[in-house]
Amino acid sequence: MSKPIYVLNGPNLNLLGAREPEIYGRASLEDVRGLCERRAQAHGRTVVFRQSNAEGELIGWIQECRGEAAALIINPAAYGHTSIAILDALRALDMPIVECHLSNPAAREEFRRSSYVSLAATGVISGFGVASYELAVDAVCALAVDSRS
Ligand code: CA2
Repeated sequence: MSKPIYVLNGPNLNLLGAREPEIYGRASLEDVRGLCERRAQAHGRTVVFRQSNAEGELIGWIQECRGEAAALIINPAAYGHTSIAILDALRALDMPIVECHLSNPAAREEFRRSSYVSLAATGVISGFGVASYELAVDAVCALAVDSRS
């Protein structure tokens, strides 16, 4: 069995679909989970899909990727702009990492224009709404080269 792709989601993304639809759209995070699962399946892959509002829990899951994941997709939400601890955890991974955002933070407030996570990411996909996640799955599936026994 090939290793799964981990898809980790940061704080407040559990509210997706319930608030600010003009920025983040109307799909729920469960809808996004389904999109990722279907897209991964088309590549012969599986996903582990999780969300947390807690920085430490996200760091624990990033550490879990070592040995368990073929690649990581992370929407760090606001922690991307603030968390050196998440950056350090990502730097301990040796696998493709895609930073994924629903909106395009570069086109928003000044404080969203820097990302610690970008320093460790293989690439960044932003601004395509929930399609950002599907594109991220395509990207990591093109890059993930773990053994598929
Ligand atoms: O565009 C993205 O995906 C973001 O990561 C979303 C974060 C924001 O802090 C980043 O700058 C960009 C916010 C996630 C909060 O999501 C909500 C969804 C619905 C309602 C309220 C918050």
